[in-house]
Parts: sequence; C-alpha cells; structure tokens
Amino acid sequence: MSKTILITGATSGFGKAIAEKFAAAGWNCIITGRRADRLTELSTQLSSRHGIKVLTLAFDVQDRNAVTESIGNIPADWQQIDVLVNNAGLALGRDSFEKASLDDWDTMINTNVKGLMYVSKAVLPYLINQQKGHVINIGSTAAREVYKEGNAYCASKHAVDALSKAMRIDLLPHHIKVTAIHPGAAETEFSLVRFKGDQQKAEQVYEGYKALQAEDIADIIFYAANLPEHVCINDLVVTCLAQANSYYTLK
Ligand code: NDP
Ligand code: 8X3
Repeated sequence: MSKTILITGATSGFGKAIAEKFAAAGWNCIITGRRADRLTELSTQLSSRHGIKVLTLAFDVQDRNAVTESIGNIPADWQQIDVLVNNAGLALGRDSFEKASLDDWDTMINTNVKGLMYVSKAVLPYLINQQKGHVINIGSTAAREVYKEGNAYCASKHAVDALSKAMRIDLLPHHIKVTAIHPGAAETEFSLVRFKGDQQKAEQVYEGYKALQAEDIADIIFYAANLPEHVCINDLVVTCLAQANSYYTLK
C-alpha cells in the first residue's frame, strides 16, 4: 500500500522539492500552503507525472481554527499519515534588536513556532491512532547559533529545536519518530521573503559559493523517512561545503 506524507509549505523551496521527491517514489502527498494556485499547479504536475494521489489544503498555519478545521476534516481515506513535515516558515528582515519590527517578530513567531505546534496537534491524533508515524521538523543552523540581526528568527528556530526534543520524549509511548533537520543557507525563495521582495539583496546571499539546493534537503528527508522501523535520526545539521556554521562562509 502507498504511504502518505503531509508537507506544510509545499508551494516553494524545500516543501515543493520534498513533495516532488516523495511523489517520484510513489508516496501520496498532502500538500499545504497559503497560495492555492501554486498548490493546484503542483498537484496536477505530481499526479500526472507520478500517478500518485494528491490532496491540497490551503491554509495559513498562523490561523489556529483554519489549521484545526482543515486537518481535522481530511477525508477518511487520507487519515493514515506516515510522515508529517513541518516545513512552513520564514524570516522577515535582518535588523538589530532595537530596530526590528514588532509585526515581523509576530509573524515569525506565529508561523515558525505556533504554526508548527498547531499543525502537529492537528495531525497527531491520526499518528497516535496508528501508534506509529514520523514528524520531521525543519529547524535551521539558526536553531543552534544566534547571529547578528537574527534575533527573533533565531529564537523561533531555537524553539523548533526545543519542541522537537520535547515531542520526541512525549511521543515515545506512541512509537512516533521525531527528527529535526537543521539546514544552513539554501537557495530558495527564503531570502526574497526575508528581504521583502528585494531581488538584489536576496541574490547577494548566495553569491560567490554553491549554497544548498532544495533538492539536497529533500534527499536527506527521504533518507530519514525510509530508515528501518527501529531507527530514528534525532537531528541533523546540514550545510553546503562552503559554510562552516552561521558565521563562516567561504565566498
Ligand atoms: P520558501 O520561502 O521557498 O518556502 C517557504 C514555504 O513556507 C512556502 O511554501 C510558503 O507557502 C510556506 N509558508 C510561509 N508562511 C506560511 C504560513 N503563514 N502559512 C502556511 N505556509 C506558509 O523557503 P524555504 O523552502 O527555504 O523554507 C522552508 C523552511 O526551511 C522554513 O521553515 C525556513 O525557515 C527553513 N530554512 C530555510 C533555509 C534557507 O536558507 N532557505 C535554511 C534553514 C531553514 P505560502 O507562501 O504559499 O503560504
Ligand atoms: C536560514 C538560514 O542562515 O539565514 O534558516 O538563518 S540563515
């Protein structure tokens, strides 16, 4: 029987690449994000290329009621979920603590932390009912190191690290694996979002070296999700060859 993966933030970057990777291996995909047009386009592409089933759910992970309703009401034949990837997230701005916008802070915390918690709470009843499943949270090198002008983004990713550890402990009795993947700089729409549409600033982030690509992270997640039943990768920090940590990148 085909397996099913639910991916948040599948309209772009890592999430889209993860959907493509798993679909190519015959997994059915529940893809989510706010941009319904992109979800529809990806759904058509995945099902026609790979002959798998796709369910699209458009919601904002910050909206607790929308998350609970949308995931709580998925059709019965979609309720056996093998893997949840909590990927939806963003950075907004790179400003020193005293200058940063409270609105940006709210959006980052509400999306990266509370959104991940809402989605997990909504999906967990299905995994607990099966007494198996795998939650994969996307953290960041910013979950382990705090860099200049990274304040709230780093804090939100440190929270993802802590929540991953907490979930691994609390979900142990239900035989649910919890993995945190912490990527370094990766060339997606991340910087375009962070710099609020400033293409030049976004491109500068990836100039002079070969950054991680979304497919690199999708490959690693596919590996982590396909290990034997008794094996769980707890967490992984992954950077491109040119990056040693949050502070040192060879350009
Ligand atoms: P992208 O901007 O390419 O993709 C982000 C995805 O998150 C989009 O699909 C977007 O969908 C979704 N998303 C953002 N906000 C919301 C929301 N409120 N509700 C629902 N979905 C939302 O960036 P990446 O693929 O790079 O980012 C994915 C994850 O990886 C994030 O958590 C990011 O913090 C993390 N990360 C990124 C790194 C990088 O350098 N690129 C490195 C380390 C971690 P939509 O806009 O349609 O809602
Ligand atoms: C994204 C990588 O270095 O911008 O999480 O924090 S970084």
